Amino acid sequence: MRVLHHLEQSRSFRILWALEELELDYELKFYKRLPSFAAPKSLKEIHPLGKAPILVDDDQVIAESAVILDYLQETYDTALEFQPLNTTSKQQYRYWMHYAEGSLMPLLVMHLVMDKVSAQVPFLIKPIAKKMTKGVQSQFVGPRLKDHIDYIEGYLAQHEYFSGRFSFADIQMSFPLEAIQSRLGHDYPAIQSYLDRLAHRPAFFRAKAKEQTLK
Ligand SMILES: N[C@@H](CCC(=O)N[C@@H](CS)C(=O)NCC(=O)O)C(=O)O
Repeated sequence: MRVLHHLEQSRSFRILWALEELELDYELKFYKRLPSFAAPKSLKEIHPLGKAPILVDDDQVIAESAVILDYLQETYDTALEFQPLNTTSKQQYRYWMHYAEGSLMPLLVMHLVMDKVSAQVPFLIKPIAKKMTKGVQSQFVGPRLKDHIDYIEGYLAQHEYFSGRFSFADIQMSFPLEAIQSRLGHDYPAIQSYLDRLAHRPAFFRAKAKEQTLK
């Protein structure tokens, strides 16, 4: 029995999409976010950290998107459709798989948290909080994030996919890139046409449609 524990508006869309690419049978267990945007406590009954995604496959409980994607690919991609085939693309695959959560997501999360802080503090200290978060955004997060986005834009201007042909590294990278395009709203044509390319995949479309039915 395969169950994807899926939190709304979250990284677990990656796994939903991968399961559709592999055309596997699975059950979806849907979790709504709390008003604070945190995951509900019930997710901790599945894995002690209670973060999505979590995949349960028979007696295995697997957390971390990249680990789940590697597991699915190694276990079920028997036709070798979604994995890199040569040494160069294997190296690129590993790099982008780790880069997404190790380097890019922390900056994006920091950016989001900074945006939310001043909205959530008591009224009297709002001006101070605003000044502080603005300073952190402009001095620290903003310039670093821009370096990363320029770097990815440059890479995608020269590569159709992150590791040669389409692979699960693209599924891993699509989540932060969608967040960049929708939240930061800058004009990054290579990132945008890459995301459009991904959105044309039938499995992506099926996963989005399935997610819609859960709301
Ligand atoms: N590096 C982990 C991150 C997991 C994670 O932080 N997931 C978020 C959803 S996007 C979550 O569960 N947030 C709820 C919370 O922190 O309460 C992965 O890639 O799976």
